[in-house]
Amino acid sequence: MHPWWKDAVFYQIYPRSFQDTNGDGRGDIPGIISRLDALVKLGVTALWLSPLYPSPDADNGYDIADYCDIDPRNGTLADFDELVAQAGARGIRIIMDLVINHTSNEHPWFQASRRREAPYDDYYIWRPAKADGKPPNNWTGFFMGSTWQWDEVRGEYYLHLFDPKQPDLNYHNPAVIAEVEKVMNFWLDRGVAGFRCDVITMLYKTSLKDGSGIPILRGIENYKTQEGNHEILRQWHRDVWGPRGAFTVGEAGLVTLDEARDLSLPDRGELDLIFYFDHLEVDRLLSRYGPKPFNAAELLRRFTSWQQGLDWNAVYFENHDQPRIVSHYGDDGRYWAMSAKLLAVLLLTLRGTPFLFQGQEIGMTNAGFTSLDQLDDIESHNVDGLLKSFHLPRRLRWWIIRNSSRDNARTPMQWSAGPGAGFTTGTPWLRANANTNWLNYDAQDDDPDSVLNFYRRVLQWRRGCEPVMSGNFEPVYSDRAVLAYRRATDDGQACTIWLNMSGKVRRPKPLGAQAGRIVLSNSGRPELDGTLQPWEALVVAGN
Ligand code: TEU
Ligand code: CA
Repeated sequence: MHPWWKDAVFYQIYPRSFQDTNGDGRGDIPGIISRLDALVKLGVTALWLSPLYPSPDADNGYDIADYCDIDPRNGTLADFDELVAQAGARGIRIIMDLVINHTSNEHPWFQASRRREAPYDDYYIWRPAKADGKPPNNWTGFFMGSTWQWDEVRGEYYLHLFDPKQPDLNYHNPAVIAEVEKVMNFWLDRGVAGFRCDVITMLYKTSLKDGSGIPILRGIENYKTQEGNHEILRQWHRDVWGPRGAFTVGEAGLVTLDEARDLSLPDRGELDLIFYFDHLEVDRLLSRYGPKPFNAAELLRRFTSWQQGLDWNAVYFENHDQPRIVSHYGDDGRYWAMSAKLLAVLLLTLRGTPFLFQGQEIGMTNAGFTSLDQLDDIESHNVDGLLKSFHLPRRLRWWIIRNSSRDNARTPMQWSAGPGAGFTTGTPWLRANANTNWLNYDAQDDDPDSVLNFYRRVLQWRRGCEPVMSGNFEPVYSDRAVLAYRRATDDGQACTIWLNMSGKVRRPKPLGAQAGRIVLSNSGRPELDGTLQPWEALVVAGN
């Protein structure tokens, strides 16, 4: 069976930063509808919408106060139905962001739970204080600090892996599991094709015993990819996703390859695909933080492990949590266009279903923030607080944060050079990147050499390239700057991809012996000569 999502090209929209149509400085659903034709022109066949639900915005919509409605700042349910219809008329499917590890503390369930009102009293993870008044255990969360918040109304602590305004739901409670099924069916009834499942591998806390080690994600061994979590995913697949043919891609932070196989191999009956993070942390000491030198050989090693370890999976470089890939792995200065195009070749010739993030198609760069007070992201501010508690000087703290902050991905989509970047006629909720004056959609739309038209060309080319659409993945060569891999079908069709991820001319020895015809490049080179120009990407057909 060849499911639709194996041939899909996904595009993630972060609605608040995509297109505003009423001048309030926040993107909205009518704005998404107004840009559907641009997405068709790019070659998009499916959309992942970051949360549109009512939210007090403690974590920009990932703190949900009502799972079955649309936040009025984004529009209405009628607008959403119109979006589904308009997208469907263009052959575009929609998946929603399912954020059910936690709710907002303003969700009615939580407000009832803190008052011990049945049946909600057991919807969350409540525990009394220790004898000395301290939290029930020593866990620390994703936004730093204790994962416990004291609640005066209930007179107990509640667990939150993220912000205190994001209380974790209690997945030992079957009523909670059933509530989530109702939410999924509500959106499937409205025509969505599936879900991107937020923090989906941390739902089930096997125990609340103290964690060990450094106070960063201390205690994670009690809730990361537990057997109880697999059982819940299998139940949802049995009850909803299977019977309704709903697609799922799970955000699987910190998973190992073996855990990913247990989550997503077809015979497991859990998720269809997962987002792992290893490939984005080659030049990082810890998660997205602590820069260290990049090494193309390490990137190829990690890709090889995941490409060969999972039969088919999602491939991505950007999302609303990640810095812009052209600033991260590319060169957003002298070789901005070449490196953005190289990264497009890398992403779109890997084995798997590609996910693009809004703005990646025009090579949007990190935002060039100059100080912490320009950042909105709760995580960035909390990381600064943690580093301050380790007595790191402000300049060093800012050096660690500035290029890793999630806000680098969240600045307004750069549609045109005008004020508001063509995103809004009002004041944007987060200031637009200063380079909008030259780096924007309108400036690239009709330019045959633009990053945008390169993405359009590669997305069209790959559809006709069987080795890319269905072939295997084999590493060919790598060093600190250059990597090469081969995609081949069982009947012998093959192409080899050569990438120079550096600003210097490279002469990798095996390239000298590479036979075949260049079928795609970011340089227009007519034939092979044993060299790779700075940031040159070559796709060579034949062995
Ligand atoms: O992110 C989850 C998250 O922050 C971790 O998975 C972390 O990113 C990963 O372990 C690697 O660093 C999701 C959303 O994408 C994010 O925007 C939300 O803030 C968060 O969940 C809470 O809903
Ligand atoms: Ca708006």
